[in-house]
Amino acid sequence: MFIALGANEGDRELSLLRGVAELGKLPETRITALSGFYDTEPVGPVAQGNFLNAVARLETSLTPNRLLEELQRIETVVFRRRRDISGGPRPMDLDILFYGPLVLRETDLTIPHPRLHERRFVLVPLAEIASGFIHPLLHRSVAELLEGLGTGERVTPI
Ligand code: PH2
Ligand code: MG
Ligand code: MG
Repeated sequence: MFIALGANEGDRELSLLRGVAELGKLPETRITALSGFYDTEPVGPVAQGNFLNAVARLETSLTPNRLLEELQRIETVVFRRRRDISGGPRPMDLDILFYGPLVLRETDLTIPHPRLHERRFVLVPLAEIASGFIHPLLHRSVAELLEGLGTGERVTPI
């Protein structure tokens, strides 16, 4: 399965490295691939600083809901993230992108991530490690989704 990492507060590069280390410490979980780090223009209605984004591939036997709990614990306890401005600046954001071919629609968890196919800051790092992965609802590969996007926010490898 694939996790998106994003940070736009504090030392962003250190935060991403620390986020990766925390993912590696999860029980029943191994990191099997990691994209490069990308400096990305913020997307969405909130004016804020550039993000640093990356994508990791994990092998885990944690269920999606258990994994979500762990990701939220890392965001709030390890990175002391406050949950104030929705879509606003954050020291660490960890989002589940895909969980194999699983499709899940719950109030607090939607898999695949509902906006991943619109976001260059997700698709560019994802294409680096999973260009052939097929989106289970859109039935197109990550590379095809990225091609279909055309231009968008600036995404620059660091
Ligand atoms: N995350 C958001 C909103 N906007 N923009 C970029 N470039 N990268 C992000 O990770 C990001 C964003 C909310 O999660
Ligand atoms: Mg997010
Ligand atoms: Mg999130």
